[in-house]
Amino acid sequence: MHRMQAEDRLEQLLKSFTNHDRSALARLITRVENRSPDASAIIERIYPMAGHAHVVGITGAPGAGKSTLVNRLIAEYRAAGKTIAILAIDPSSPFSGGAVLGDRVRMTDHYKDSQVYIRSLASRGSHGGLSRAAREIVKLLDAFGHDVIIIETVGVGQTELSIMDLADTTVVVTVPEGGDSVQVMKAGLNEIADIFVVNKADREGADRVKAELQLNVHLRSGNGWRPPVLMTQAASGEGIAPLLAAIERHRSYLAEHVDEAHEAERRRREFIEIFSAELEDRARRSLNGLGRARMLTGISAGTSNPYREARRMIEDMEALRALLADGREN
Ligand SMILES: Nc1nc2c(ncn2[C@@H]2O[C@H](COP(=O)(O)OP(=O)(O)O)[C@@H](O)[C@H]2O)c(=O)[nH]1
Ligand SMILES: [Mg+2]
Repeated sequence: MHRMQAEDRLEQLLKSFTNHDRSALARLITRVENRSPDASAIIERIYPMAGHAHVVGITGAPGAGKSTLVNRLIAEYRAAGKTIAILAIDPSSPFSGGAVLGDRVRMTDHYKDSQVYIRSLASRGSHGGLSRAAREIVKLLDAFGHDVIIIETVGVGQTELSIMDLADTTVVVTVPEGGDSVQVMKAGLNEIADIFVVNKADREGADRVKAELQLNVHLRSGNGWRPPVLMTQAASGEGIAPLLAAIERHRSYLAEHVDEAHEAERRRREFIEIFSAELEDRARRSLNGLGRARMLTGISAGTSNPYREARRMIEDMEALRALLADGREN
C-alpha cells in the first residue's frame, strides 16, 4: 500500500520533471544525492533523455577564481540564449545544498534567471560516493534539457579527477602565483586539460605561467587537440569571450573527431562503475535479511576471514540470487 503511494508520487515527480518543473528537478536531485531507495530507478528512467548537454568542467586550486569565471561564463551563455546548469562541488564546504559557488561570488542576478540552475554538492554527507552522486546529478541536469552544464571542482585528489571524467571539455584554471603550473603538472591536471586558463592575468608573472604551460602543451606528443592557453581576468571580465570561443571550438572538435574506441571504453568503464555501485547498494540493504546472522556475527567480531566469507557468499548461488533479488523488501 505504502509502496504504491510512493510509486505514484515518483511517477508524478517524473512527469513534472519532464514538463520542465524546476522544483521536480530539485527534488529528484535530492533523492539521488541522499541515495533514497528509488534513486537507481530515477536514473534508469531519465537516462534515455540525457546525452544532449555540453558538459564543461572547471577545475583548479582554491581561490584561483573558478567561481568568478563561472559567473562570467553564465552571463555569456545566457547572452547566447543557452540554458545552463552549474554543479559546484566543494569538498571543504560544510553545507549541503545551500552553499553556492563560494561566498565571495554574488550570483543574485542569475538566481532570478529561470534558465540558470545552480546546485552545490558537498562531499561530506553525500552518501554512496561523491563521484557517483556527481555523475547522476549531471545525468538529471542533462535529461532536464540544459544546453550546458558546468561542473566546478577543486583540482586536487583522485575523486576530483574522476569527476572531471564526466566533462566533455575540461578547463584547468591556474594563477600567476609562483609554481602554480608546477602544481598543475603534479596533480595530473595537465593530462586532462582541454583548455588552460591563466586567470588573474592582471597580476605579475602571468606571462611566465602562460609560457610554461605552452611549453608543456608543445612537449605533449600526438597530433590531436592541442590545448590552448588563455589569459583571463575573471574579476573584470577580460578574456571571457575568447574563453567561451575556445570552449565552443573544443565542442566542435569533439563532434568532428568522434573516437569510437575511446567512447566504447568510456561506456564500459561507466557500466562497471554503475554495476558495482548497484551491487554494493543491494548487498548493504539485504545482508541482514539473508539469514546470515551467524556469518555476520563472525565478521563483526573479527573472528572470520572477510575474504573467505565474501567468496563463499558469491559462490553460494542461492545466497547470491537472494542478494540480487533482494533490496526492495527492506
Ligand atoms: N586580481 C584578480 N582577482 C581575481 C580575479 N578573478 C577572481 N579574483 C578574486 O579571487 C578570489 C577567489 O575567487 P573565487 O572565484 O572564489 O575562486 P575559486 O575558489 O577558484 O572559486 C576572489 O576574491 C575573486 O574576486 C582576477 O582576474 N584578478
Ligand atoms: Mg569556487
